[in-house]
Amino acid sequence: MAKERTLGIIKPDAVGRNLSGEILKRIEASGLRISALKLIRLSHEQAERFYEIHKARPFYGSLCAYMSSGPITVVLLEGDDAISRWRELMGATDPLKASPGTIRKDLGVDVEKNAVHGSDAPATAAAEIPFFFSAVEIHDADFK
Ligand code: IDP
Ligand code: MG
Repeated sequence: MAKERTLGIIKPDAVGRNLSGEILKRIEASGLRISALKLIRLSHEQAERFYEIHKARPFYGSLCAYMSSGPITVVLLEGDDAISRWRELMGATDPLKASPGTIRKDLGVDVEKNAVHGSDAPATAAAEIPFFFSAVEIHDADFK
Protein backbone atom coordinates (compact mmCIF):
# COMPACT_ATOMS: atom_id res chain seq x y z
CA MET A 1 0.00 0.00 0.00
CA ALA A 2 1.30 3.39 -0.95
CA LYS A 3 0.95 6.40 1.32
CA GLU A 4 -0.86 9.01 -0.73
CA ARG A 5 -2.25 12.52 -0.54
CA THR A 6 -5.50 13.51 -2.19
CA LEU A 7 -7.63 16.63 -2.45
CA GLY A 8 -11.18 16.67 -1.12
CA ILE A 9 -13.78 19.40 -1.56
CA ILE A 10 -17.07 19.70 0.30
CA LYS A 11 -19.07 21.47 -2.42
CA PRO A 12 -21.37 24.51 -2.00
CA ASP A 13 -24.57 22.44 -1.78
CA ALA A 14 -23.21 20.50 1.20
CA VAL A 15 -21.58 23.46 2.97
CA GLY A 16 -24.85 25.35 2.50
CA ARG A 17 -26.82 22.55 4.19
CA ASN A 18 -24.44 22.47 7.21
CA LEU A 19 -22.96 19.13 6.18
CA SER A 20 -19.23 19.93 6.49
CA GLY A 21 -19.08 18.43 9.97
CA GLU A 22 -20.93 15.26 8.95
CA ILE A 23 -18.58 14.74 6.00
CA LEU A 24 -15.42 15.52 8.00
CA LYS A 25 -16.65 13.04 10.63
CA ARG A 26 -16.92 10.32 7.97
CA ILE A 27 -13.42 11.15 6.71
CA GLU A 28 -11.91 10.91 10.19
CA ALA A 29 -13.85 7.76 11.05
CA SER A 30 -12.39 6.10 7.94
CA GLY A 31 -8.87 6.60 9.29
CA LEU A 32 -7.78 9.12 6.66
CA ARG A 33 -5.85 12.04 8.17
CA ILE A 34 -6.72 15.67 7.46
CA SER A 35 -3.42 17.48 6.88
CA ALA A 36 -4.85 20.79 5.58
CA LEU A 37 -8.30 22.37 5.77
CA LYS A 38 -9.97 25.67 4.85
CA LEU A 39 -13.25 27.32 3.96
CA ILE A 40 -13.00 29.46 0.83
CA ARG A 41 -15.13 30.70 -2.05
CA LEU A 42 -13.92 30.30 -5.63
CA SER A 43 -14.48 33.00 -8.21
CA HIS A 44 -16.13 31.83 -11.44
CA GLU A 45 -12.77 32.19 -13.18
CA GLN A 46 -11.00 30.08 -10.54
CA ALA A 47 -13.68 27.37 -10.87
CA GLU A 48 -13.13 27.41 -14.64
CA ARG A 49 -9.41 26.87 -14.10
CA PHE A 50 -9.94 24.08 -11.56
CA TYR A 51 -12.32 22.21 -13.88
CA GLU A 52 -10.48 23.04 -17.12
CA ILE A 53 -10.26 19.32 -17.96
CA HIS A 54 -14.07 19.33 -18.36
CA LYS A 55 -14.12 22.38 -20.66
CA ALA A 56 -15.64 20.47 -23.59
CA ARG A 57 -18.38 18.81 -21.51
CA PRO A 58 -21.93 20.20 -21.86
CA PHE A 59 -22.21 20.77 -18.09
CA TYR A 60 -19.00 22.85 -17.80
CA GLY A 61 -20.68 26.27 -17.58
CA SER A 62 -23.25 25.12 -15.07
CA LEU A 63 -20.61 23.27 -13.01
CA CYS A 64 -18.40 26.37 -12.77
CA ALA A 65 -21.36 28.57 -11.80
CA TYR A 66 -22.36 26.07 -9.12
CA MET A 67 -18.84 25.62 -7.73
CA SER A 68 -18.48 29.40 -7.35
CA SER A 69 -22.00 29.87 -5.92
CA GLY A 70 -20.95 29.66 -2.26
CA PRO A 71 -18.20 28.63 0.12
CA ILE A 72 -16.49 25.25 -0.12
CA THR A 73 -14.56 23.33 2.53
CA VAL A 74 -11.28 22.12 1.06
CA VAL A 75 -9.22 19.36 2.68
CA LEU A 76 -5.96 17.60 2.03
CA LEU A 77 -6.32 13.94 2.99
CA GLU A 78 -3.47 11.60 3.70
CA GLY A 79 -3.10 7.86 4.26
CA ASP A 80 -2.43 4.50 2.64
CA ASP A 81 -4.24 4.45 -0.73
CA ALA A 82 -5.88 7.77 0.18
CA ILE A 83 -6.97 8.48 -3.42
CA SER A 84 -9.10 5.36 -3.89
CA ARG A 85 -10.26 5.29 -0.26
CA TRP A 86 -11.64 8.83 -0.54
CA ARG A 87 -13.29 8.01 -3.89
CA GLU A 88 -14.93 4.97 -2.26
CA LEU A 89 -16.23 7.05 0.66
CA MET A 90 -17.61 9.59 -1.86
CA GLY A 91 -19.40 7.07 -4.09
CA ALA A 92 -20.29 7.31 -7.79
CA THR A 93 -20.67 10.73 -9.45
CA ASP A 94 -24.46 10.38 -9.73
CA PRO A 95 -26.00 9.99 -6.24
CA LEU A 96 -28.73 7.81 -7.80
CA LYS A 97 -26.06 5.32 -8.89
CA ALA A 98 -23.88 5.55 -5.77
CA SER A 99 -23.67 2.63 -3.34
CA PRO A 100 -25.56 2.73 -0.04
CA GLY A 101 -23.57 4.30 2.76
CA THR A 102 -21.51 6.55 0.50
CA ILE A 103 -21.50 10.33 0.97
CA ARG A 104 -23.03 11.01 -2.44
CA LYS A 105 -25.79 8.44 -1.94
CA ASP A 106 -26.64 9.73 1.52
CA LEU A 107 -26.08 13.46 1.05
CA GLY A 108 -25.91 14.34 -2.67
CA VAL A 109 -28.73 16.27 -4.34
CA ASP A 110 -28.19 15.33 -8.02
CA VAL A 111 -25.42 14.48 -10.51
CA GLU A 112 -24.09 18.06 -10.37
CA LYS A 113 -24.75 18.94 -6.73
CA ASN A 114 -23.15 15.74 -5.47
CA ALA A 115 -21.71 17.08 -2.20
CA VAL A 116 -18.03 16.25 -2.66
CA HIS A 117 -15.02 16.22 -4.98
CA GLY A 118 -12.02 13.92 -4.90
CA SER A 119 -8.86 13.67 -6.99
CA ASP A 120 -9.06 10.66 -9.32
CA ALA A 121 -5.36 9.74 -9.72
CA PRO A 122 -1.91 10.58 -8.33
CA ALA A 123 -1.17 13.05 -11.15
CA THR A 124 -4.53 14.81 -10.59
CA ALA A 125 -3.91 15.02 -6.83
CA ALA A 126 -0.44 16.45 -7.45
CA ALA A 127 -1.98 19.22 -9.59
CA GLU A 128 -5.06 19.88 -7.43
CA ILE A 129 -3.34 20.11 -4.03
CA PRO A 130 -1.16 23.16 -4.84
CA PHE A 131 -4.16 24.81 -6.54
CA PHE A 132 -5.56 25.28 -3.00
CA PHE A 133 -2.77 24.84 -0.47
CA SER A 134 0.70 26.33 -0.05
CA ALA A 135 3.48 24.51 1.79
CA VAL A 136 2.92 26.39 5.07
CA GLU A 137 -0.77 25.32 5.11
CA ILE A 138 0.07 21.60 4.93
CA HIS A 139 0.76 19.83 8.21
CA ASP A 140 2.39 16.53 9.04
CA ALA A 141 -0.53 14.12 9.36
CA ASP A 142 1.55 11.90 11.66
CA PHE A 143 2.24 14.63 14.24
CA LYS A 144 2.30 13.30 17.79
P1 IDP B 1 -16.30 13.02 -10.32
O1 IDP B 1 -16.55 14.26 -9.49
O2 IDP B 1 -17.04 11.82 -9.77
O3 IDP B 1 -14.84 12.75 -10.56
P2 IDP B 1 -16.43 14.02 -13.06
O4 IDP B 1 -16.85 13.23 -14.25
O5 IDP B 1 -14.98 14.33 -12.91
O6 IDP B 1 -16.99 13.27 -11.75
O7 IDP B 1 -17.26 15.38 -13.10
C1 IDP B 1 -16.90 16.48 -12.29
C2 IDP B 1 -18.14 17.07 -11.69
O8 IDP B 1 -18.97 17.59 -12.72
C3 IDP B 1 -19.04 16.08 -10.95
O9 IDP B 1 -18.62 15.81 -9.63
C4 IDP B 1 -20.38 16.81 -10.98
O10 IDP B 1 -20.45 17.86 -10.02
C5 IDP B 1 -20.34 17.42 -12.38
N1 IDP B 1 -20.97 16.52 -13.38
C6 IDP B 1 -20.48 15.35 -13.86
N2 IDP B 1 -21.31 14.79 -14.76
C7 IDP B 1 -22.37 15.65 -14.86
C8 IDP B 1 -23.58 15.63 -15.64
O11 IDP B 1 -23.84 14.72 -16.41
N3 IDP B 1 -24.43 16.71 -15.45
C9 IDP B 1 -24.15 17.73 -14.59
N4 IDP B 1 -23.03 17.78 -13.85
C10 IDP B 1 -22.15 16.75 -13.97
MG1 MG C 1 -13.44 13.91 -11.57
